[in-house]
Amino acid sequence: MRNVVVLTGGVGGTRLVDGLASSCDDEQLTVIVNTGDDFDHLGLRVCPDLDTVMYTLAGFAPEERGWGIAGDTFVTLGALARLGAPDWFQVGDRDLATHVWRTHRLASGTTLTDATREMTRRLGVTLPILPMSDAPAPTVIETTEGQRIPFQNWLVEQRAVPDVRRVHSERTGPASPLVLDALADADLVVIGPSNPFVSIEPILALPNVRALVAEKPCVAVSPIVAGRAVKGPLVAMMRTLRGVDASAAEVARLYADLVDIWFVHHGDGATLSGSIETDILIERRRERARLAAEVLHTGRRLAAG
Ligand code: FO1
Repeated sequence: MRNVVVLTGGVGGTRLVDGLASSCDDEQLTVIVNTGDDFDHLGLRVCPDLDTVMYTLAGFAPEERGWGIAGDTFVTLGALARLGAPDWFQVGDRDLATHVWRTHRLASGTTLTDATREMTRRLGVTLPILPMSDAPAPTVIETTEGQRIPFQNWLVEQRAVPDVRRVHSERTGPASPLVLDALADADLVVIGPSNPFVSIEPILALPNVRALVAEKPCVAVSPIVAGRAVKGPLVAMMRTLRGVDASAAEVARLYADLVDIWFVHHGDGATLSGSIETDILIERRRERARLAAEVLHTGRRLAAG
């Protein structure tokens, strides 16, 4: 097996990416990242999932919280708030530099793919971190009350309280050429333990992506453990969007055409035939490499046919 491609959103999936990055031996790992969460904030282009992957692989991310930069300060945020600026989105002082520089590079005509490569290299990360698309494809949450709320406002400002009737992607642009190349060359696709509706589906919904993944050996790690989400608002979304209680088996139905083998937590495999039960709780850094090694071991056998 030469090429491993992982699809991820923010914190949950990135923990697996972190493990894979340290466990891939001879394989080339490529990370494809959801950009549906990206938004313009105070005039700056913010790409939370890309930054979560970048900071984690650079060793900057706080282990438990997962996003932002460990030990960051919030002096600028406080000063902005004094001026009357919104402070619901906690941008740290060092994190701010990323958004300023990215916005500048994009305004100079650089693609998001190239801007991400430039920044990751400067931070010492050599493996390819690919935004799913160079064209903005913002996720909008439609609530059961009929409101349409941009994703970060719904998740962070409104604390994911309004019930979700529909997840909508505005302007689903083409996947980036590097994303399509990576998938075409993949010997194994790994779907990380990210929210299927707002992290993985935006990637799969891009033209040709789902069809390319369907051709490949594919393993996935469940974002649900014992009926609870590893991170974020997935349990409520399973109820309002699918009308079911969250379980690994119900999430697996969403990718029935794609995934060959599921990794689920101990006790979650009974209703999901062919799944592998293991410890999929990988908040701590030392736990990530262990799960990643198990995923790769299974993936190598799958890829070998
Ligand atoms: N998540 C929060 O819950 N509150 C925040 O204030 C917040 C700020 C933030 C700043 C930069 C960044 O890269 C991520 C940030 N996140 C914050 C996380 C992020 O918005 C979400 O976890 C992801 O979009 C979901 O994948």
